[in-house]
Amino acid sequence: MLEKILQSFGMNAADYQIQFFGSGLINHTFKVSGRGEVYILQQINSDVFKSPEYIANNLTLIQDYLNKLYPDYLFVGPIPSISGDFLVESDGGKFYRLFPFVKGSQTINFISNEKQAFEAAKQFGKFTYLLKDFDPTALKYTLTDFHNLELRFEQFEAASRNATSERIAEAFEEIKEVYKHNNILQTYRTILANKEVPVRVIHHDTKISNVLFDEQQNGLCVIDLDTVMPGYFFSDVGDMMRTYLSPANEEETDFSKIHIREAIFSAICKGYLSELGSIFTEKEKQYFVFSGELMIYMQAVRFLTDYLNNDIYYGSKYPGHNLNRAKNQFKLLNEYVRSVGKFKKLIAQAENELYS
Ligand code: GN1
Ligand code: MG
Repeated sequence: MLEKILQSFGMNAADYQIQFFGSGLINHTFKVSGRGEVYILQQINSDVFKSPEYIANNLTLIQDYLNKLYPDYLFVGPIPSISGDFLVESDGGKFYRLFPFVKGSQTINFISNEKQAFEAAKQFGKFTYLLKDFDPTALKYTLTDFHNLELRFEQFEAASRNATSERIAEAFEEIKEVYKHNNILQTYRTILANKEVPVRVIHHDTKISNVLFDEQQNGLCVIDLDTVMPGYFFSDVGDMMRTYLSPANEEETDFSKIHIREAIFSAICKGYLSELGSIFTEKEKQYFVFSGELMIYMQAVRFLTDYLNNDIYYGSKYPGHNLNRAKNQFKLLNEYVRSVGKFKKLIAQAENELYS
């Protein structure tokens, strides 16, 4: 079937090798190599992205804007098919896109030093900074209410009402954790109700494998732009906190391995603020540390909801997988909350270093 897709791009499948690539939970990604060329082919999960054409629309608008204003910025946009489409539909109603593989670029799956965290945060900050005068409302919501904690909480409550008694019993402690931390929901409501932070162009999936690096480990650009849409800084900053700070990731089941690397926290602050600091509002600065609490909590709630819903969204590789992911994220959240006082000092230090 992938053969037909490659044909739509004018490629003869017999000339290429196709391998699974990447570790995303939602879309399927393949590396296509042959004839001295390398491409990334991605199947969009249209159960999740209900209007995949919105992704193509958004990327075209952003690409045109960046090419005009910042021609030196490396924007990795999709390659058009022979009929000029950025999205190709297969018989089964599946949608595919093809990207060039940037020569000499690398992706990493784990942050092992401060430089990597700094460079990644800088690239996410730069992306939003370069688009600061682009009207975010021109973009479509590729996933409506994606990072809407209010809705995630409602989905969790609905799932708890409908879950089997076995799953409710298994998840008893984690359900308590959701309520224990619901001050996070209150703060989130305050921020949004008072329009305290501006709407910007936000990436919404800042995991480290979505950054391209060069051979010297300098950041080149951000990739995986499906969830680029109007949003708030806390989505990107918070998801970096969630995915960069701990040496063990969300799949770890030995929860004692989850802890906070303070030096990585400082590197995220410096990298992000080195790009966006000059246009950040006072409120954005005020809620910078809170972003981590918000996004870790949201992910914990989403994993737990999926467990209660019998794993219909994230899938599960073993019984209790999503419950373990939720436990993992609550452990991370509790570690994070314990470090908030320290984080406030570190961010003040980072600002001093940047602006002195
Ligand atoms: C999903 O598919 P992937 O791994 O890029 C999810 C993110 C979660 C992440 C958790 C569209 O991202 O929101 O943070 O899993 N994306 C969607 O691993 O739901
Ligand atoms: Mg993604």
